[in-house]
Amino acid sequence: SSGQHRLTWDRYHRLSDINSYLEYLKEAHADWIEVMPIGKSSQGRPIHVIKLSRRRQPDRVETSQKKAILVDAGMHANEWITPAALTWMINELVENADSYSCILDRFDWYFIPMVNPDGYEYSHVVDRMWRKTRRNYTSTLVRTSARKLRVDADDEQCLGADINRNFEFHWRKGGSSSNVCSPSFAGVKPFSEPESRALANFMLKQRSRLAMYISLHSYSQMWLLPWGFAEARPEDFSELYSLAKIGARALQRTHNTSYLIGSVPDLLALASGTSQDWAKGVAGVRYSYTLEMRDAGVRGMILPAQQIVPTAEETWAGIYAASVELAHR
Ligand code: ING
Ligand code: ZN
Repeated sequence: SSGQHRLTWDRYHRLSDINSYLEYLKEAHADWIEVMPIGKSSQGRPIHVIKLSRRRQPDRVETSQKKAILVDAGMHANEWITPAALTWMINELVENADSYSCILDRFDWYFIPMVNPDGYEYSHVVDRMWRKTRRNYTSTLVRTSARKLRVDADDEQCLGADINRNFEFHWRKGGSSSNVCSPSFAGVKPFSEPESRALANFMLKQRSRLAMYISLHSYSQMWLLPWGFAEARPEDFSELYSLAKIGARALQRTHNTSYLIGSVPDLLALASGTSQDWAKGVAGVRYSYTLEMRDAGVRGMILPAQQIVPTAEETWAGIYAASVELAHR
């Protein structure tokens, strides 16, 4: 292809621009960047991961595998700031790689800028507030479960599932819905959605390598910790909290944006079947977080595009500070 891309950070872009940007990066930096499909959405769109892996010494083959960090975005279709900011962060890291040798030497970085491509496109074309996948529960494939769920075929809300309630860990224990018309519908069964399955399979393939997982959402300005499914805390909560504090402090300093730190039920409400809980509880990722990015509620989901860059800058400052600390733990 042409080695060109159309992505900018002064407006929100369609999926094709985001994908062509990943393609561009792979071609421009073939020696250390890879782009791989991790699965397909229910409508057949590929879900891509981009891997940044710098060799410490360019002429030598690395003998030991590095630890890895995974950041994803676009799980909820209407949270447009998350893929916009994540692609900015990828650009920042790639274009200034030499000044990030500390975290590039220590970790392989994986980014999934669009977990829910079907929903994202739908939110651009039809319904700006669409959140879920676009899996059609009235199709033949799931007609029996759909009938059980009493789907109203005429109600356009009654399809798709909330990817962040669909993971197989304390699935549907609380803070999720069994009503297919609800925006937080957990799916007909754990991993009923190809999007959550793709993300989970990818994490399992990395297994012990993943030192940190950050899932980007919006909005509320919070650095969220596990668990989501219960009030209980993981036994290493204080380590998770101290790392989050370092990240959130660096984030807040950047543009004077206030952030809260705490577990999901402490700051929001119970939520089960989330990727954050599954990553920690099943895939063994010790530092597993969810960031609720800008804003605090004034514009909510409809964050003005002029805030893409400052939101990305501050979030990156937080993730960077957390990763530097993690490199020394
Ligand atoms: N918020 C998250 C959601 O999935 C959350 C809140 C995060 C719940 C992590 C549980 C775990 O509902 C948004 N905005 O999506
Ligand atoms: Zn979300």
